[in-house]
Amino acid sequence: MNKTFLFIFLFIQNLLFAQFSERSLSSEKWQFKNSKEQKWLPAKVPGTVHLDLMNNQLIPDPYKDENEKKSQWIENEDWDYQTHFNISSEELENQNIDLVFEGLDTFSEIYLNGKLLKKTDNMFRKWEFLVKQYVKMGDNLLQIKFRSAVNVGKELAKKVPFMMPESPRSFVRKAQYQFGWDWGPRLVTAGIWKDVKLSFWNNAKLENVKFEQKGLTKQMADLNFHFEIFADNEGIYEISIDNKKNQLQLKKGSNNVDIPFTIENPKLWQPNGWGDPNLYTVKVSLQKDSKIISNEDLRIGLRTIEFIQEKDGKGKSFYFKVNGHPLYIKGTNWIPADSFSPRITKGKYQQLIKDSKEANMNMIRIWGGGIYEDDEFYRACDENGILVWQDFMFAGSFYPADEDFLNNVKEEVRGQVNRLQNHPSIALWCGNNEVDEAIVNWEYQKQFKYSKEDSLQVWKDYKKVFHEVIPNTLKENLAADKNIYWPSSPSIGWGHKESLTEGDSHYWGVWWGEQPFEIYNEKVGRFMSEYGFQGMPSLETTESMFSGDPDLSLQSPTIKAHEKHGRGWEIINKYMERDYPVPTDFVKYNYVSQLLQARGMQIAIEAHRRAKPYNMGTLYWQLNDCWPVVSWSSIDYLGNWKALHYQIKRSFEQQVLLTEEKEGTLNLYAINDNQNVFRNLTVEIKVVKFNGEVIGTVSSEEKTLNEIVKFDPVKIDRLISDSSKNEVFLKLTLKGENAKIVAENNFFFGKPKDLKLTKPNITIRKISPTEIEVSTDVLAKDVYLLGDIHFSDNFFDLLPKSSKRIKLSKSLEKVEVMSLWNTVNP
Ligand code: BMA
Repeated sequence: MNKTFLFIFLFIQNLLFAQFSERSLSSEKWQFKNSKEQKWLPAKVPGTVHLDLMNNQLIPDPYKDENEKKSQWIENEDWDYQTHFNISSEELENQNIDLVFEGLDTFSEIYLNGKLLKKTDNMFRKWEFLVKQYVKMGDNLLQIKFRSAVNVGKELAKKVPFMMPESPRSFVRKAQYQFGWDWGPRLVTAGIWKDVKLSFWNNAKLENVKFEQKGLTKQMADLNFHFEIFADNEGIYEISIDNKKNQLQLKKGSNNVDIPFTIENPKLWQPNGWGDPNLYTVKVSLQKDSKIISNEDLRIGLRTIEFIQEKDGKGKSFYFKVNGHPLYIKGTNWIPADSFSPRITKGKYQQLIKDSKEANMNMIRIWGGGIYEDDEFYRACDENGILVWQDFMFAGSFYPADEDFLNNVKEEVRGQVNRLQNHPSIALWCGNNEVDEAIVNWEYQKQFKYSKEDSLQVWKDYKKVFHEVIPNTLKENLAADKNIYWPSSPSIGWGHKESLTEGDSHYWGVWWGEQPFEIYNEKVGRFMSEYGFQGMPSLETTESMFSGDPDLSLQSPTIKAHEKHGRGWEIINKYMERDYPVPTDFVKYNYVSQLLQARGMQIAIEAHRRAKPYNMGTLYWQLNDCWPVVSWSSIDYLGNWKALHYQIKRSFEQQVLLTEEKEGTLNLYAINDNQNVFRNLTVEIKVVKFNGEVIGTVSSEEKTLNEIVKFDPVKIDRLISDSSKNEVFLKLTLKGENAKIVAENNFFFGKPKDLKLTKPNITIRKISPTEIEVSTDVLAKDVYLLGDIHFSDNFFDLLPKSSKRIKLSKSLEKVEVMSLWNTVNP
């Protein structure tokens, strides 16, 4: 071998052995079985036992028919998983081999070649072990034995001398929605729900990298990178940040290293609506003898977020300043996108976040009864300018606070915060969903006959977890500029008047309290983090509830089983009777239920936005579903936009013109969520009959709009007599300089059921295979285009003698159409 070859050979060999490498074990052949049985069956990793049973045709799909009931036995069983994997001699030459489980659901014992490595007890933690001493060249056997989480939970519950609500769910650190929710089936699953891998490393490895933004000006972003490094061998190493090298001495064991780094003329990360969510890729690596031994690519965004709570005349403010300016928050609540979360694809995450961006949102709250989401979720939020309100995974119950539980929570929080904190999208960390509210307002103590001591204990435990352990763990692990913590959402329950003057609030007087939608106009808090109303899913999703021919009727047991709220149907019906004609035909009922939901949310959102800046945020309940179901979602399980999502897009526009009818007058508000100013604004009001005849026009005075402006109230009897109120609508146009249209709106005096609609002649013309033009002669209220595809707009009002172009996601042979008129006419 000549010298050059020898050099190249040594160089490659060095690269091979010195470099850090990873190998996923998920793609190995996995098997599973009920621990009572002998026969192993093929399994998929990442996955869950329910999916494996389904793939082996041992249970029917629990999402279909009434099959959920048929899979309840699974939660009481123990399940074993195993795989064989090979280790090569080259792999064995590495100094260290780690076995890494990104997620195990939940109580398991891990055996490698027969040796017990660890017992696990938390679905939300990553489990990592040095296994070089236990692996051997050639074949290795990895086994994971899962115990029934329900049975383990029952044992844990015995530690507490009183009954906990929905026991044993809160004793197990496992996605709480698996135990059933008012929009989700009970599917308490088990399994290897995230990737399993081997990682090979030498000398040292980067365990964690985070950065603090110490200063941000137009000229400079001043950052400090913090590295946690584990070194097997002490010595001289190098850390590079984007090719800038720094030499350092590492001691054996754990090392903490800080390195300053600057970015000149930084381009900011902006939330959706304010500009581009600019991201920088920063490459960091650890080197030994000029060879990379561990590295990571960070995608970071430069922005500032301040969480402002200041006393004012009415209570206390609650808002976010982003990049120095108050940001009005518009968004929604997120639940896991599947009851079997391992099968949520990257594409599904991307699509749901894209749909949120398209509907003009700038924040999503990850609700605490689900899971800390997949990296892809946060990546999509970073890229689309969607801020994240991150709940920790505790919801609607009491939680224990014994030492084991607290240590477990501490490790969970540490792990999740270190995984997620570099995402620019994360705005706030919140302790829990409705745990404070459950303790204070839901009267479980009475129901379970607590003694005074028991009640005190519950509150003490609550304080321990959410006011001590979690915030302390955040302080230890979060970069200082990212430490924004809020203990519980909501901070005060909706029965208390303070819930409207401070903190965030969940307003459930509509739906749970059965108050009319109009109450939303009065119940406006500083930051509305939940409120909602149910609507049925699309027809496509409804049909998917059936394994055979769909029986589309409200009496169908299958359809009934896909409504998880005890009084759901009753409540929908009650509200429908108030505002809409109640159709008997299923398709029409489905359509009206969606209109009803959209109407309720429109009323709520408009009330919130009109109250700006008293109110600085509105997050409706809820964006998505985890299976095909009648629920509060705006997008159903198959990804179809319900009428609500189209309405959200309209209601969340950056500039809107909103109305408020009060004691014979009409108030008009213009709202702007950007930082520019609109001058010389006027509102033109046209009184239009349903056949298109304009019977009056008035114009407002001129105003300047910064964030919100109210025009002089308009006396309604100046516009129209009482008797013809249900035959006309107001066409409202907000015009700026050079008559430029800034926003538009239509106002109807009556409820939809009272409108004296006449039959519209709706015609559809094909422009291209994926574009149509919809036209009408007289007003077509709530035009509904039917088809299992996505329409760029739907459930919209088509004004008399007008037309609208609509894009289709796929070409359709024929587009069927109906409007509100059809609900009272055959
Ligand atoms: C909210 C949520 C969920 C629930 C929803 C609708 O308060 O936190 O617990 O699904 O109400 O009832």
